[in-house]
Amino acid sequence: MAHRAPATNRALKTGALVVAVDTGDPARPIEPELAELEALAAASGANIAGRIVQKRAKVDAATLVGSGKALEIAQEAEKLRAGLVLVLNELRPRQRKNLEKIIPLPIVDRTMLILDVFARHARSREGKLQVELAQLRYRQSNLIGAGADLSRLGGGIGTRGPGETKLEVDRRSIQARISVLNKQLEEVRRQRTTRRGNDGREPLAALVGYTNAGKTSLLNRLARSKAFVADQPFATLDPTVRRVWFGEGRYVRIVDTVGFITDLPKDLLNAFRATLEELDEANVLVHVVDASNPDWPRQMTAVEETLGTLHLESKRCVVAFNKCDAVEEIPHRGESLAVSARTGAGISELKAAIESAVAQ
Ligand SMILES: Nc1nc2c(ncn2[C@@H]2O[C@H](COP(=O)(O)OP(=O)(O)OP(=O)(O)O)[C@@H](O)[C@H]2O)c(=O)[nH]1
Ligand SMILES: [Mg+2]
Repeated sequence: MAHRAPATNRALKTGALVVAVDTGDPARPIEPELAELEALAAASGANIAGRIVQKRAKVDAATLVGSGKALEIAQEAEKLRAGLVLVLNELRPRQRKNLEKIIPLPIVDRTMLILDVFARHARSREGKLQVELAQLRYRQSNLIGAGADLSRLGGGIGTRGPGETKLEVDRRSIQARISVLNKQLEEVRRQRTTRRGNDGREPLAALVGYTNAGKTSLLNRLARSKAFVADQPFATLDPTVRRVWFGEGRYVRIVDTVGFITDLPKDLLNAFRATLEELDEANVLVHVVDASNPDWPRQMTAVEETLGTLHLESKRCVVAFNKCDAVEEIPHRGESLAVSARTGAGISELKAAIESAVAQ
C-alpha cells in the first residue's frame, strides 16, 4: 500500500511534462490554457519539468499527438526525469490506452488534475464525499486503471482520494463504493437541509465567478471576516455564508462558493450540483471577474456558460470587476462595477447595487 501523508504536505516529488496539441483555433489561444494548467499543477504540488506543444490541424484520433511525437515525448520525459505526463487536451479512452503503450508513465489529463486539486482542498464531509464520487465516476467512464502503476508514485496526482478510502480500489468494487458514497451524501444533505431550516428570511446574495477571481477576498472585505484566501485555483470548495450589515437593522446573507473554470468537468459539476443548488435561493448573483487577468473575457464566458448549465442565467446578476487596484484600464460590461477587495475601492457602490437588487 502506498504511503499516505496528510493532504496538506503531500507533494509530488517528480516533475510533470506538459503536453498539448495546438490546433491554432483563434477562438482558443493555447497560452492562457497552458498557464492555467500549470497553475492547477502547482496547486496540486507538482513541478513542471517541461512543455511539449505540437501544432497540427486536428488531434490524432488514435494517439492525440502523432505517434512519432509520442515517442519523442517518452524520450523527453526520460531525459527530464519526469514522473508523469500532463495532457492539456481532452483525452478519449482509446487515445489514453494507446499513449500508455508508448509512454511508460502515468498520463494525467486536465480533468484528473482539477479533481486532484479538489481532493486536496475539500474540507467538509460533504465536499470530500462529492470529490471522491466525481473521481470514481471519471475513472469509471474513462477506463482509467485501478492505478497499481499510479500508486507507485506515492500519493502523486491522480491517486489522491479525499476520503477515508484510497482510490486504488479494484475496478469491480468501484461501483459498490459509488453506491455507498451516494447513500452517505444523501444523509449529509438531509442533515444540511434540516440545519438550514432556521436560516431566517434575510435576503441572500451569492458571489460566483472564475476560480481565483477574488470571491473570498470580497466576502472577507464585505463581512470583515478572514476566510481562507490563496493565489491558487480552487482555494474554496465549501460554501461559506456570512451575515453582512447593510445599515439600520438590515442584513444580507452573502455566500461564497466554489469557483468555476473553463470546461468544468461534468462529473465534478454533477457531484457539486447539490452545493451549487443553493445558488437557486439567491436573490442576486454577484459575478466577480478578475480584471487583472488579461484572459478575463474567456473566463467570463466560461462562468456564464456554467451558470447556464445550472439554469441560473436569468437570475439577477451584478458584474463586479475585481482587482481594479492592479490594472490601468478598468474593463466594463453593461452596468458593471469596478471594485478592489484589496483596497476597499468600490465596495460601498457594490453594497448599494446588492441592496437595490435584493429590494426589487
Ligand atoms: N491585487 C489584488 N489582488 C486580489 C484582490 N482580491 C483578491 N486578490 C488576490 O487574488 C487571489 C485569489 O483570491 P481569493 O479570494 O482566494 O479568490 P477566490 O475567487 O475565492 O478563489 P477560489 O476560491 O480559489 O476559487 C489571492 O492571491 C488574493 O490575494 C484585489 O482586489 N486586488
Ligand atoms: Mg475562494
